[in-house]
Amino acid sequence: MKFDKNFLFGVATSAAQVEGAALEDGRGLSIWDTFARIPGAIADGSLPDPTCDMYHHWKSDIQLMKELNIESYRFSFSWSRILPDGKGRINEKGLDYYKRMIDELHKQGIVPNATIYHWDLPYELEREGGWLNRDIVNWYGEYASLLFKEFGDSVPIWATINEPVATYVGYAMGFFAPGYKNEKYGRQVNHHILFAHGEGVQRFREAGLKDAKIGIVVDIWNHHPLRPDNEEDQRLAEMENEKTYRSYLNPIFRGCYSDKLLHYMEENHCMPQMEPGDMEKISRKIDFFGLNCYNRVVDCADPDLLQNRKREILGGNYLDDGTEFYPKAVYDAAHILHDEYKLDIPIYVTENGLANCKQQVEEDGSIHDTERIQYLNGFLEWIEKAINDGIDIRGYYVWSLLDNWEWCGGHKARYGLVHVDFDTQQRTCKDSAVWYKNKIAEVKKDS
Ligand code: IFM
Repeated sequence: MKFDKNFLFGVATSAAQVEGAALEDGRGLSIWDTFARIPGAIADGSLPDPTCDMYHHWKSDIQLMKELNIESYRFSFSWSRILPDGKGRINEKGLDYYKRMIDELHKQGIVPNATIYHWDLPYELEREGGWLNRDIVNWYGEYASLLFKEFGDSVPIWATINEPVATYVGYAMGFFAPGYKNEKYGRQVNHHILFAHGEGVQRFREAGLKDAKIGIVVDIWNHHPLRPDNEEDQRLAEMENEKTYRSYLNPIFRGCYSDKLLHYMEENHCMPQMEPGDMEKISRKIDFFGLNCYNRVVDCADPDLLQNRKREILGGNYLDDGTEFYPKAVYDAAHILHDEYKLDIPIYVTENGLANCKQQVEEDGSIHDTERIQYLNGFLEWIEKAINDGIDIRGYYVWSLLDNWEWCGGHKARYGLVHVDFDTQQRTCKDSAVWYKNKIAEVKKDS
């Protein structure tokens, strides 16, 4: 079986990573604008402004998508561009920006796929405790309702949250905004962001949209034991899975945290405060699942072995940057959702991409990112296999359209199909952009 004719091929970005214009037209600051100013927080000391300045280049960037045969564009709204204080006062100019962009997407026949929250919490809300404050569920709900009222059915695909784990990282591990290192905070914000997701789903249903669907985007980095027969490695990998993606999938699809995670949180004094009824809201039925997938993770209880013999033991393929090339990760993730969680809703692969491969602009203007092509093609082959197994996957989005601002990686990690010169804002298609364009044309011709 081939990709269905309705299968959507897209590209993904997020507001904080591409828009720039952080202080323009009434926008309020986000936690990433302030976090990026902390010395040492960002690998190259860059700020999320101007990055690719899409706030001013949106029209030509959409034109570029059209030229590349892109069928759907996944973007996120900047909460603080729309509500500069995170709540209350509405910034009409912010709403206008997204209206113009969505209209243009429709004009070009590109399907909008919008994420309500992709990590850029308004700074004013962080000053009130941010994701630690249970009131955030209502702040988020009001913001989501405003978006549904303003944009409604003009956006057929809505996601409540992108990768809730990023909020955990920001409060428990310190290298994402707002920069706390506290496991108890991390577990609490995890609970609140899941609860906000449930609130978003409820608000969406109340908005009564006819032609739109709502889901959530979670990244699955499945952990494998380095030595499959070693019990310690197995236990480690299993526990890591419980603490990461399963800590979202279990509440969303089963309405509970797993016993293993509850035990861990109890033992480590980081049990979040929850209230009766939270899980009912978190597990409200969604219309689709957004799967972000980049790789697997391999765990070993013996750190020396992991450090020195991982490659040899795995015997797999490796990319130039030293990470493993394991495109089957997406097939495994689709099977986890289908076999274990018994998903009866469609899956969209909402992100997949590669940062650190050849980026050099040659004298003739070409950029031969052969490794990116190999990587993307490998994942698409495994997606096709999962579809052949009967798993309902409806779309695939490359992360990312443009080289952009990779959070604490700054501008060092370039994920784009299209190279961006951050000084001149010049866009140059890499070989992978041309490959993707041709791939889409070829698939659509045959379907
Ligand atoms: O850039 C990020 C994106 O914001 C969320 N998913 C992973 C990408 C690459 O790290």
